[in-house]
Amino acid sequence: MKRILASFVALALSASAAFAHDFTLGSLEIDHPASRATLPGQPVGGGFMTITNKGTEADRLVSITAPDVSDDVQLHEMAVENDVMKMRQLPDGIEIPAGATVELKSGGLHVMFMRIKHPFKEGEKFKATLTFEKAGAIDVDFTIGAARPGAGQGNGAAAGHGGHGG
Ligand SMILES: [Cu+2]
Repeated sequence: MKRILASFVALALSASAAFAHDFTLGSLEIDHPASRATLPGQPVGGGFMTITNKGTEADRLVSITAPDVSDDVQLHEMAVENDVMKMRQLPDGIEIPAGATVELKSGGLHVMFMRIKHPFKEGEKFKATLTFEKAGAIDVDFTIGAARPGAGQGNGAAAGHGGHGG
């Protein structure tokens, strides 16, 4: 009976984790790390998530590693400069102010997996480790959603993403 109960609890826990897909590290809550399926020949993949800091001290996402998919994972920002959408690397990482929610999404702050080792396929997932300046490191899963709508049709944002993969 004990054993049946234990496996039922484990099942219930894993089901709710799969549904919510969020991760907690100290006072940080990391919600739904996700990427998108890549197009043939696309050398980079984007990473998106929402990070909420429920603490009273600012923290900072300083690095991400994901050796299964990339040996060079960068933190980027997209911003409009002189009417041109540009992407730049954030060598100091991304600040998560106390009490704030920071959204990493396409067209804004995002993760970029450079020179990916294999194409990202919709419905698959991969592991990554996020490192924060104060809270430390946490392992998360990135789920891979559908390819970016309109990608590969030469719009500025998509071209910018593909273009700097080197
Ligand atoms: Cu980027």
